[in-house]
Amino acid sequence: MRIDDTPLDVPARPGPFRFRAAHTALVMIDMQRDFLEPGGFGEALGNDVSHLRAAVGPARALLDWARAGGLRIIHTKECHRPDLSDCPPAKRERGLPSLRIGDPGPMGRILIDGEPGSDFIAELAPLAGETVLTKPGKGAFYGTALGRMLADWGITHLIFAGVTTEVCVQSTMREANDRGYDCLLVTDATASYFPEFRDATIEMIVAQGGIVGWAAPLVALPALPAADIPGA
Ligand code: C5J
Repeated sequence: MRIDDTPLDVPARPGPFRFRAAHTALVMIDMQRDFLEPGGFGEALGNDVSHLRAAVGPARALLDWARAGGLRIIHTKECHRPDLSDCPPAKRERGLPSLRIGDPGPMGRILIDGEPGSDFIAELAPLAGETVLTKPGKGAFYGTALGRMLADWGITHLIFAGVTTEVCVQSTMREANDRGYDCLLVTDATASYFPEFRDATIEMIVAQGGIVGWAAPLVALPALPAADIPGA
């Protein structure tokens, strides 16, 4: 597939975000049933999962935009091995959830890879050829091959969406920023159980001249030249 290499600008905060589609990946963070649907990990922690629904439509539109332009797409999944060998006891024992990681729940074992709850919501299911990255932590670089993958693909810029803004999205953006990637957060394609935390996170990211990265709504993204897909 040939992907356009001309520089494109997004009117963003704190200033224009310049990227080339050929060197940019979309990272869709943790759009899993365990976080977005009743009966999963998010609800077991006492959260009102309905707060996350607002991000689903924009996240789907963002995926469609990235697919049409031929961007690399990575869907992350926070989940653990069935034997919990990659789940630190401190994570499992934290708080007073109604169900802990690994416990049986209405969508299978909570936050366990391969269980229905750990899967993506239907609207945001990955397509063939897109990368699914399972991760044991909040940041997507910790304990995964993400850094190696991005280096192999020649990626320099990352566009972020998903849930939750102040936990896994922000953790991954900070990890990426420290590794030298230019990062853009699509503000309406991310959500938190605490809407004020989403808003505060966006401010933290763009403050001090973009200390963590850039932020812009979906509507600010430029039309991408269609990727040249052989045989399409
Ligand atoms: C949380 C996440 N909130 N994906 N995970 O525990 O943000």
